[in-house]
Amino acid sequence: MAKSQTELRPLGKSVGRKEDPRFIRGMGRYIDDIVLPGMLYMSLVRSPYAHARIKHVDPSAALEAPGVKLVITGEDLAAMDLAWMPTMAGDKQMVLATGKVLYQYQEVAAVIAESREQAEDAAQLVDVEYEPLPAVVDPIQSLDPDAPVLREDREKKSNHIFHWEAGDKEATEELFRNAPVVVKQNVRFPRVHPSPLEPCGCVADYQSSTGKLTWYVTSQAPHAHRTVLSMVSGLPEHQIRVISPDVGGGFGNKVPVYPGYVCAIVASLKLGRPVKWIESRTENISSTGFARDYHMTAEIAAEEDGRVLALRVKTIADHGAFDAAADPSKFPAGLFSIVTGSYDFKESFVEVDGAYTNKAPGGIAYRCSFRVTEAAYLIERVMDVLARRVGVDPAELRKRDFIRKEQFPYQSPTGWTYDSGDYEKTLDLALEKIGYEELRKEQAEKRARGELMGIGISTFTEVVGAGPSHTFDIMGIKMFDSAQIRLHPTGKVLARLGVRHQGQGHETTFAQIIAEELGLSTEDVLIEEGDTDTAPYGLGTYASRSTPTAGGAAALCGRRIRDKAKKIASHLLEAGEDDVVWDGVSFSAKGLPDKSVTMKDIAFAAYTNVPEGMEPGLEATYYYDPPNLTFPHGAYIAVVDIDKGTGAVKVRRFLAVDDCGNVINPMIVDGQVHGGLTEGFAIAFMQDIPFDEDGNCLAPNWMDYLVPTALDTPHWETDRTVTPSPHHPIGAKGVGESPNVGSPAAFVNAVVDALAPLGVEHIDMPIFPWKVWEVLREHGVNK
Ligand code: MCN
Ligand code: CUM
Repeated sequence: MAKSQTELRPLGKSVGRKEDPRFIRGMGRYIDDIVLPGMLYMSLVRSPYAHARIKHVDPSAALEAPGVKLVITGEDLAAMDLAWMPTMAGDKQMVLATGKVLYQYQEVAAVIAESREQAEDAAQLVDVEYEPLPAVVDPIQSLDPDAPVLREDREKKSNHIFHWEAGDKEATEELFRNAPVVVKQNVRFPRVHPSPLEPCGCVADYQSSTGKLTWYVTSQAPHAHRTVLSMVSGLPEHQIRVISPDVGGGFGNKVPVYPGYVCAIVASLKLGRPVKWIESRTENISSTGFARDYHMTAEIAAEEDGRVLALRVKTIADHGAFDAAADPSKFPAGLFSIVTGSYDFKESFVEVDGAYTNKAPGGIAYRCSFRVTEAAYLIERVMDVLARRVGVDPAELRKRDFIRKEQFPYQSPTGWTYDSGDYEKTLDLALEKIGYEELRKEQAEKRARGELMGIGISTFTEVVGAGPSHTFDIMGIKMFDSAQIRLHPTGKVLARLGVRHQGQGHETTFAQIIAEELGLSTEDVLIEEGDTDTAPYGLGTYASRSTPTAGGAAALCGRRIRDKAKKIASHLLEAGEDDVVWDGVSFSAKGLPDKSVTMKDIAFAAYTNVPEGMEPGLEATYYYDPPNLTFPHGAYIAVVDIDKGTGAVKVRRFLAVDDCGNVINPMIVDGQVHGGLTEGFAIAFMQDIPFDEDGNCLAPNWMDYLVPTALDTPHWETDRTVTPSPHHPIGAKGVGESPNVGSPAAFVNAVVDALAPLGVEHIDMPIFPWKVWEVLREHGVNK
């Protein structure tokens, strides 16, 4: 192919990110960059207590303060029937507290003033009298029948939210009864928070003259937010325009609807002026969508050689005060039942019980793929426990138990149909590339000298691309996604998608997909996302669903355009449609390759010279309802050295071999992997949000809740295998969350491997140096 033609086949190439020039130069347009004429500012009054009755709320002093236009209390919202709002999980949540507060930093009142400073100063003047109640912070204690009932609004008089299970209980029990080997491990995945650089915020702009509300918001799912807003407020959906401008990091934190959003909208409706609300860092960490907090127990039944038979998992999930986990409706524990992972278990039984506690709500965030993070961490950790028990090398054990490539499509015991994979190939590449045998030799030598070196493996399976509408919906709305492509007469393209990126590079990768389908250059294709007035309906970007859903829509929409283009080509080439061939860049008449027309020629003709009877123009919309999810996988290996004096763990090497099917843009996939590994590293070694017994949040800022700097972060090595998805239009699987899903287990397995000579079998995250130091002391290493 000539060079110019190579450029017109951009799929699979590391095309530079089109969005970077504006991001790198500080020219992104984020929510706080939006300034409208007459705009007011809102600040929220929050509860200092985790659990308390509200005796009274007196806004009078705040109303007297300079610049203050309005104070909204829970009682004001109750009068409008807005004191509570539905959550995506089918629960309800207080917008502003009435009666009692259920977590520290809960929203109690909103103060709106001419400036942000005035609003914040006046918020201090709202007089709230509380009567403190005992707090329940531990989800296991919360499920005790004697625990105080937190949610007095519910009929059910307990803190139990839901029981959910998957798999065959009887068949699993049977295999456990007769199994030669059973291992059991308690594993906690701590409460963490994605802590995006840009916190949440919005500008609500209600125009009474037109009755239209324009709501600028840091949203990963603008259409879903518009529909929810319409259902809650009663405003007609076409009179609401949701615009999600550049999003400064989402990571699942920008999927839920937060009380501050509703208050800003109510304030704009009441005052007829735009109202801006931007969270502080502390507000973001303490009150918005956290992640994980799963207390899990796993048991594996196996043969003596480590061949697995059955997996049994029991989990207590801490959801905080309201169940606002943004899972698909039918999945209260997300996709956690993928917990059998990459291994061919005959049977499995998985249970999850949700509990209310006096903490902020959430649970679905931080590159979690709807709880696959918890599942992958658990199974990868426990496979190592099994390996140690049966005395088999953890790489070898995994190979014995892998689902083999001939078994795909693979039916898992908890009901998933894995689309494709080649686990052994991926692990082999990783072992070879890291020099596994050499490393084990080095480790043996070091162990003989009393040094602590560890090697940790994680061979995870992901499940992304929610999803097929027969199973996946949020609040009843089916989870397909969409693309719309418009070719202008000069052959330039405007394409809009129903998803909304937050830094993942869609402006480049979706342009690549469409350019590839149309034989154009990526430069010719402009991607727009995030405006509900213009983009086709779609459920947004999270759970690594954009490529599996909207990516499929983009490719099929391009093919729809090409179908029409072919008809125009036949007219221009004066050849029968059956004699017109597409070579990826242009159409020509069969046997006459010199006579050809490009998509640019056809675009012009679509507006100037269509065949008689054909509708002019060249545009199409495609709603893609995927037949299945996609199942990316990976083999990650961490090598660590532990300093016996300080307990500090040094990650000497980390190799991630990912398989996300066909790759659209290798550089962008590497970037996604680097970012997710950095987050997985932070979770393994430095992040946790603890609470004291009164429910005080002990890490609501970046002094106590740590985010890794470039100095902390290890060097990442990456590689890839390619097992295309058989059902996706371009064979791609999602990848955005894989590194966070797969890496924590590799880090922890490496640390446990280093400490194994001391008899250590498990250590819960986060692995702070002091924790390791204490383990060393307990085992007599440090006195
Ligand atoms: N890609 C590709 N080839 C593939 C798969 C993906 O080139 N085979 C590209 C995609 O086209 C896209 C990117 O990689 O540009 C990620 O694609 P995908 O895996 O489909 O994930 P999404 O676009 O749906 O992104 C969501 C995912 C999630 S859920 C979280 S959380 C997360 C993540 O992306 N949040 C992020 N990565 C993030 N990256 C940034 N910079 N900021 C966030 O907030
Ligand atoms: Cu679960 S974090 Mo991402 O799905 O936005």
